[in-house]
Amino acid sequence: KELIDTESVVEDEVEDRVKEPALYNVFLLNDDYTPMDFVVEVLRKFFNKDADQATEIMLTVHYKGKGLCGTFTADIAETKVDHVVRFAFEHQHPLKCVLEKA
Ligand code: NFA
Repeated sequence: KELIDTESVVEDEVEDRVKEPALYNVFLLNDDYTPMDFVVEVLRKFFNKDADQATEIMLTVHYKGKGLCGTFTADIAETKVDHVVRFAFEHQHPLKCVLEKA
């Protein structure tokens, strides 16, 4: 008969209840073609940035290669990336958006 390690089971249940969910950073990546205005629009539309914040992040991406748009749980981070990539594709811009475990 199979033995059950009840202590581990209880630890797993406690962990499931109290552990913070893993977080993911979502970044935009630079390219030579996407218009600056479009990147600002993306930051305002999908990451709720105001005009100044959006411009600052866009310029960070433009000059440094990547910029942090926000930090989210897995499901939300994946959905943001998906929406941004689709929106860019629909407008025929090569803008890239990626996530990275925080
Ligand atoms: N590098 C792009 C340009 O000069 C602007 C850009 C910024 C693209 C941020 C992607 C991300 N038009």
